[in-house]
Amino acid sequence: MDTRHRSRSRDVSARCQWGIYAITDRASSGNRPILETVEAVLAGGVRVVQLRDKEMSFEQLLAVAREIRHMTRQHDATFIVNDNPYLAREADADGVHVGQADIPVEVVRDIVGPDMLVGLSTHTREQALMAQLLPVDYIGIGPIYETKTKMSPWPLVGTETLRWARLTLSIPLVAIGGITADRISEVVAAGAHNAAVIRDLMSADNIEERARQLCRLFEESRARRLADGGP
Ligand code: TZP
Ligand code: MG
Repeated sequence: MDTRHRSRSRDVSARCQWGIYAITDRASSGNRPILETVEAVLAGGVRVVQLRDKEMSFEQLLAVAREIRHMTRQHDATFIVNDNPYLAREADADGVHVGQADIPVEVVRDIVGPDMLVGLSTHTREQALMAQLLPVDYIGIGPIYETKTKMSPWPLVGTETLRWARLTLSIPLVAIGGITADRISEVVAAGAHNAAVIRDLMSADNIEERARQLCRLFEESRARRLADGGP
């Protein structure tokens, strides 16, 4: 067990509560340049951006990642790299996010060191429970709803499992999969600390405006949850 990780978990938990969690996707954005979409979500008030691209080479991604690093610093936002801890380290990102079939998180932690955020995707209650014993700082949980963005071999998780996770686990949760403006209040009410959005953001005609709308809906939903006595 990595005790250094556990001893800093309270601070880290506070660092992992962003609200809307934007993920890049060139296909959903009609091939708009990644940097243009990132600038728009940041201008719209999003506090965390994940660079996710399965096509580009390491060198191409590194060039983009360095720009995003610069842009996120300007906006005081968090920058997470998908899949590749070496890219995250090289780009001086704040975090790296991996899936169940990617490099094991113990190895990821060794590569990125104790301070970088590590996120892990989970798709079942068992995986979410296991994640609490691993050197990770937050978990993705999904797909909550049906999504066309990613072919997932996992069944839908649904908001009931999200509710269970919030009541059972102490790790920050990023709900993902099919989340749109009209579902934000439901996932926040079910306990999501964060809502990851790809298509609803990236395919918007005006990405900045959609980001602003999603952030506002998230904050309103969170205030309602607090007023209703939720954590
Ligand atoms: N992991 C689980 S569902 C998903 C990923 C990357 C795709 C989510 O995309 P969208 O467009 O927000 O449904
Ligand atoms: Mg992955």
